[in-house]
Amino acid sequence: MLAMKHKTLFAIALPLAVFALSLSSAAKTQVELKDAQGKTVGRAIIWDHNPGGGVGIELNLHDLPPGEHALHFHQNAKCDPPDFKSAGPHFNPDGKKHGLENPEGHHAGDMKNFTVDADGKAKLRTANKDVNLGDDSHSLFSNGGTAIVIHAKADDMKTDPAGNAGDRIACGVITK
Ligand SMILES: [Cu+2]
Ligand SMILES: [Zn+2]
Repeated sequence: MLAMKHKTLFAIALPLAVFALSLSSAAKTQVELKDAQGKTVGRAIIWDHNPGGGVGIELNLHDLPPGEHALHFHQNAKCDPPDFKSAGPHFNPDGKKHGLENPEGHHAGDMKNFTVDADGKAKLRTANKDVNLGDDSHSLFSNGGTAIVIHAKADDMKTDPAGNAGDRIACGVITK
């Protein structure tokens, strides 16, 4: 009798656990960022903001040059060192111009600058209301995925196509 009870419980609990697991993996993704030398410089955790759309991003970075840096989503799920050109231009499903302060903007992949401290570290939470982790054209998983890219300099928030942000110094592939 006891054995049968356990069996029944297991039969209910297992599908529930699998369902919960698939839910959490669909709503959240973890990305490893590497520098031009292929060395890991930290990670980003990206999750769907529901309801209301957009994503939240938690960055935990190290071994980067101190100062202000641009942060974007680029359109290809490719990060070939050392220049990361393979990541392509900014993720831009609406065909707009670059820059959060550009009247003809902005790319969905455009985001605020962030600061690396004197020890080369940055730990922050930021957000992007123009992308998601779903199935539509604004999904970071669309067309096989995208990339998160850090630049050598700050983004001026208005110069098309990339905000005069300089070299791409770290990159992480975003795929399902
Ligand atoms: Cu960029
Ligand atoms: Zn842009």
